[in-house]
Amino acid sequence: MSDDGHISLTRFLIEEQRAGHVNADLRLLVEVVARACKRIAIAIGKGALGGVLGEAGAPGETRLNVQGEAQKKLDVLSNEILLEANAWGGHLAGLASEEMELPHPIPDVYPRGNYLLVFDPLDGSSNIDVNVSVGTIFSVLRCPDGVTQPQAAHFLQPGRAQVAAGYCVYGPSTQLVLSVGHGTHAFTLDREVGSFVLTTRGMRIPEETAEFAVNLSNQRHWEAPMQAYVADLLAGKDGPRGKDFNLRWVASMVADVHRILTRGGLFAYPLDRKCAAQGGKLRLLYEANPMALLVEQAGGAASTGRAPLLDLAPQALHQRVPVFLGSRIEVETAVAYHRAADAAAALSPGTAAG
Ligand code: AHM
Ligand code: MG
Repeated sequence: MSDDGHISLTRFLIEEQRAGHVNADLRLLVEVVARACKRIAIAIGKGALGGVLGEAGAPGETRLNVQGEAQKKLDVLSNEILLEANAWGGHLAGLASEEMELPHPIPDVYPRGNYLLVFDPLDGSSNIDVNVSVGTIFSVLRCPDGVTQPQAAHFLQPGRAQVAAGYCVYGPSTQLVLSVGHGTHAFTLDREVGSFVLTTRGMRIPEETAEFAVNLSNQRHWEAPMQAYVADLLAGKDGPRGKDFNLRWVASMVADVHRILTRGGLFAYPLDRKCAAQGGKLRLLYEANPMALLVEQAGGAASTGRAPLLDLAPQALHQRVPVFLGSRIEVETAVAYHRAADAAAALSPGTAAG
């Protein structure tokens, strides 16, 4: 505790180091990411007064990122803040961002460390201009031994290999949620002091829930088992589930997952016909894996609908996947619908699951 009874992120990390959960480099890495998130929070907090809203690029021009999505000014700014903050500390071998096609090398003038940092600099950016919560998501991997110039292939590690993951949600308050593999913990930014303060040690997701988060407007594009699963949720007390479910969808994954870590729920961005060719909507390395680690560390579950997310072997830096995560029993229920449909389709090959 500090004199005012608060445990700062710095103190928390020093205690994690003493407990053998992080080394000095990983501690520095998390501190640097947290500092960058504070700068992003300040830029977001200025809103229209900071001149940071709207599309990137010249007026009338739409700038697309590697994903083919229109970039916002804050997407670009947040990416630059994270790159700049992490270039010189000597803790990283390389970085990869949702906003950049290829991994970003550490400039030759700086020493290189043993970690790889992967991030979505501004998740939910369609919500920026309407003053709804957005966030930064990050994941930390070990750089393979002997590699000093990491290439895309070196980042393709399963989610279980993450040594840390977290997000910062820029909402009514700014919160950093972090796991270094020993629970999931939440810190709230004290804006006056400028430091993150531990506000929830050991977040726990209730196993059962009556709340789900999904973009229901995609319903007609989903696979058959997802349609059946959500139809049963919507049937409420009158259906096979025998209870009413509530629907919440912010359209910022960070905000939806933060609600689920706080009070439970199921988050799903399933396969649909619109995103089937890419494998899903959300990115495995930048979004699904870090959130899956945080959720599992809080007692929840995370799946593609068919297999545990954290076990997937990534094939590409910007790979996309279907995502189901949150309260354990609800995730298992959604998975059961998919497995049953797959088993039925295997017995009568003419019947497709989609
Ligand atoms: P982004 O990283 O480009 O902002 O996209 C990811 C976001 C997630 O935060 C959110 O869950 C999802 O896309 C919302 O999708 P939709 O617009 O289909 O509701
Ligand atoms: Mg995102």
